[in-house]
Amino acid sequence: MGQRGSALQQEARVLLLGLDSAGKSTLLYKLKYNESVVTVPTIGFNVEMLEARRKQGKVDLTVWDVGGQRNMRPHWRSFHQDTAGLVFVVDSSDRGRLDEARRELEKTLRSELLRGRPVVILANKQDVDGAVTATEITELFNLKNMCSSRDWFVQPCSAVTGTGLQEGFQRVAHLLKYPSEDNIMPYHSHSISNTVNYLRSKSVISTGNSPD
Ligand SMILES: Nc1nc2c(ncn2[C@@H]2O[C@H](COP(=O)(O)OP(=O)(O)OP(=O)(O)O)[C@@H](O)[C@H]2O)c(=O)[nH]1
Ligand SMILES: [Mg+2]
Repeated sequence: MGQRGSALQQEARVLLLGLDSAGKSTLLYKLKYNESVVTVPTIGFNVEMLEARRKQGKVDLTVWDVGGQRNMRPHWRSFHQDTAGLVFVVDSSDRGRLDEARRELEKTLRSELLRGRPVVILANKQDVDGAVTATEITELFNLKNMCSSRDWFVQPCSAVTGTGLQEGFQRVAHLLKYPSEDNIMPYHSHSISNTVNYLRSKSVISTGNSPD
């Protein structure tokens, strides 16, 4: 491992996925700025750095929040490469779309590029009366079976109140297979611009959505 890899501060890419309106962007900005922002559906992606603690030191998570609308989902796979951990957000208040969420998660986990990567399922919108619990999601999604070849955890949370968000990202940071080189991806300084250029070439994003 190079100098960066052996330094106390590690870096890893985390992919934030889930159906449209699950609350991905809301929770990312709540975590990053502790602010409740009014979001619009994400066309393309947002990317933010978050710091998380680990036993061995700190880790900088580059979190990619990709739009979850139906026409965005075929592009999710463009973000799989170099992903060290997946966070999949579920709208626990929308029982009618749980099966759709389960199917998308299952499809995502079939990706060879995500093989063995840990997944944290955020059971979001727990502030809403009647929201399904983490235990219900575990059973309805049959997660023991779906995630049998990886580490996984279901974290109840609310992007509105902030409850459970830190815990969810701490959990994914903890599950990254640090310090094994096979499982924690070294951060390449060009990887954000590479992804942006790739998506531009596919006309997924406009130049205005570039983080650089
Ligand atoms: N009550 C409640 N509402 C939430 C919560 N999280 C998000 N919302 C609301 O859900 C709606 C969608 O939130 P977004 O963060 O834009 O959803 P998204 O997953 O980024 O959606 P896409 O960008 O389309 O993929 C917004 O009106 C949010 O205010 C939550 O924990 N509780
Ligand atoms: Mg969004």
